Amino acid sequence: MAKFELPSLPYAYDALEPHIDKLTMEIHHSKHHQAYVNNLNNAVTGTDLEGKSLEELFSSISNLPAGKAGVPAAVRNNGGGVYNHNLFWTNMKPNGGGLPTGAVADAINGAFGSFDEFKKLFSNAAATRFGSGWAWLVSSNGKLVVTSSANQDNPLMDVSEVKGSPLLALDVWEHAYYLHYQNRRPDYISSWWNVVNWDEVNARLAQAK
Ligand code: MN3
Repeated sequence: MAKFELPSLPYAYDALEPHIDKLTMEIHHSKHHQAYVNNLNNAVTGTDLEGKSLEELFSSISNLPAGKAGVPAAVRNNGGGVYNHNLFWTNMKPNGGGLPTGAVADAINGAFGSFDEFKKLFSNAAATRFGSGWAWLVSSNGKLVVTSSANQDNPLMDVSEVKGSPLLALDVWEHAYYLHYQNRRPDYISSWWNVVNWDEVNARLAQAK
């Protein structure tokens, strides 16, 4: 019984060019994200976890009932994959980027001193995350924090080093950039700033716990 679904992208596959190319977006959304959705549905179906929200699953991810063999690991990897990509797509928009506005601008200046300093910290977190993972801007106990995670872990998981409400996420798995940037992850990161959707980051900050 399928519960989790692949959301439609809020823009066309080629809308983020030249920063993120059409083929990368198409494969990333229609193959990678779809696979996380399918694998998560398969993992929870017929277990006690069926019907739980992603947030409920993440809050006890270190202690899920074993149920079928391999289920806890499959839920952590694929549940994270579903949530993180849902966030990632809405964190971007065509003609985005520039300086943040509103409450996010104030919060970034307050936490990091300046937008440039925040950008440096976040870019560094993304560039130095070894292997596959994500860089994050998180609202943690009312404070903005930059962090990164391995694989598909995220700050809503009880295993996370920094826990809180995710505001902005950057996918640094090779599947997110390799077709266009090959090994040049730093080039992908610096280009990605041109598609950041600060309106969405503001909306998430307004709802952050
Ligand atoms: Mn990805």
